[in-house]
Amino acid sequence: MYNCELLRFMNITDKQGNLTPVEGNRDIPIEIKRIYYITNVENGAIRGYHAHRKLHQVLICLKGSVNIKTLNPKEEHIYKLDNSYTGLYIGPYIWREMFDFSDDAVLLVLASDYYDESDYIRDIDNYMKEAKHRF
Ligand code: T46
Repeated sequence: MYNCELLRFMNITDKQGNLTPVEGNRDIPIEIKRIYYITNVENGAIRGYHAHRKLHQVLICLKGSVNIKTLNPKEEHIYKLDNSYTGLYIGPYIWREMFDFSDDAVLLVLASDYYDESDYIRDIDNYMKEAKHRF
């Protein structure tokens, strides 16, 4: 199992605009304990460069676009998020890097737990050591 996949949400459109509902444990495989969003990313900036030990997250680009590279010790994928009805689920022990943010990008993240710095693996060598037996 790769532990990372694209999810398609309902996009309800009418003359007044678009509405996308996202329900925890229904549309996404997690219960949401925290949300945060990333905006105003400087041209050329790369964010991420880490994995989580326990955290599950879903990334949704509400506006603009962003590329997300994900990898485990066996596989690597690049996903382009450019609409508000697609989410990228990222499970534990997946390394992620976010790059090529458009100027107007708004990246919403739904997380399964509260912020905890000790859950992060921010060094790629340590990540490979910890992750290699899990995939
Ligand atoms: C992830 C990707 C997609 C907090 O104080 N609370 C929070 O909930 C978060 C997420 C971050 N922070 C602090 C920690 C750092 O001092 O905000 C600062 C920037 O965080 P970081 O450098 O980890 O940001 P990104 O964009 O590299 O990564 C973030 C999430 O941290 C991470 O879990 O998967 O977005």
